[in-house]
Amino acid sequence: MTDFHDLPSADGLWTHLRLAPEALGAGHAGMTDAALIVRDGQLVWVGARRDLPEVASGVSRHDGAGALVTPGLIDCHTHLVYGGQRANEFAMRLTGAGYEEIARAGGGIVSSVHATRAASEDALYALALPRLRSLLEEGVCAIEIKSGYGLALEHERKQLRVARRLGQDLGVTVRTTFLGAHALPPDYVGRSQDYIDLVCHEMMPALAAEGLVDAVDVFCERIGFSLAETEQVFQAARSLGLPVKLHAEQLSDMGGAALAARYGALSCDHIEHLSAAGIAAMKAAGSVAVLLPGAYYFLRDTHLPPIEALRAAGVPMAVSTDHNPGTSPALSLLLMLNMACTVFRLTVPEALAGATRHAAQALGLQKTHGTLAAGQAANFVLWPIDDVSELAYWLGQRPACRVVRQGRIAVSS
Ligand code: DI6
Ligand code: FE
Repeated sequence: MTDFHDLPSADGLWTHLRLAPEALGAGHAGMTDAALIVRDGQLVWVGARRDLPEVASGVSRHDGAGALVTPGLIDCHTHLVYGGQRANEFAMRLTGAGYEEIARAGGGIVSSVHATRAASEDALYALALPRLRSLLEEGVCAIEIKSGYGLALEHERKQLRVARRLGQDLGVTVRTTFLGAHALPPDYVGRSQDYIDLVCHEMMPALAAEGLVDAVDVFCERIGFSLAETEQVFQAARSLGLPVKLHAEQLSDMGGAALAARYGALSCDHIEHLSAAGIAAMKAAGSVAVLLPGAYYFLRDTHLPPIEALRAAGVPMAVSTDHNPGTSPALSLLLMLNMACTVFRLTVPEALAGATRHAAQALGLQKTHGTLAAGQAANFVLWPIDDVSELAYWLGQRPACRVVRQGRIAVSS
């Protein structure tokens, strides 16, 4: 494999580009005959070619060949690092077993915990590497990776260290999220307060001190943690200065989104059962609604998230894979765009904003990621397609693309 730092630099002037809708910001209609300038891995100018400032003659030239350009895609909710897989549960659900029922019988998240604990750090890295590569091949330039399949300090650490290593080795922005409160580990059954104390007072401070935690998440659910337990985790995060996000109202309305909003959450994710009060709270707090159509589809859910009400309220909507072994073994963000449109009825520009600008906001990265603008990192994708709708159109095939990631030409397919 070529080392990321040996890949060709994207520095210089890029011309013959068409900018996709939303590429320059909210409501932007797109632009024909555009150009951009990359210097030292950053975008320093983006606009119409006729407005191009004078460029020194020694500067490298890159021909975009008329490609449609989007910002680098961002997958803002994944559980990418884990051992094993759960195809057996998929088969069980097809013959009638429910997700919650399987979890209560000792399967579900806990079964991935056993497989993750049994794997070494290098083994977890080797398993996650091809997953991440397939996302990068279709233009992902930033990704969130959660812990939550270790549920003990050393094993959560292992997951988060793998996430950091992947980011460094592959030249991709990785935001790590500590999800110690994902499920009650088998050794704590009947002692959930003891486990929450461990999460808040031992695991979170230790991992944060090691620089492994960019944000904190909780699985607030009947089969996860209660509202009161979630709040304890949020308080611990606040005392360490860490932002929070929440797996909220996926299987039931627990009031999690309103709680998360009170803690200024970056995002509330899933939200199939989100109430009107939850929407208002999210709007007031500026939290992003992260839609996860892969999990909705894979669990054959029928309770749609309140898309129209979120849209009417002006809550920013992101779209992500939720890649995980139990409810969304999805490795294509473009396929999620398709599902966000067909199943959740987003428009194509909404779905694209959901995998770029709004996804950046869900990670607190909006100053450097998610749009094409001077000052942003040089993360963008050239798609040789006529219409932006093609990004959400193919099922099971990725359109060819050229990806500039962290200022390097990282993919040419
Ligand atoms: N994200 C999660 O954390 C849970 N569901 C989801 O969409 C559980 C994932 C799992 O079953 O492993
Ligand atoms: Fe998830």
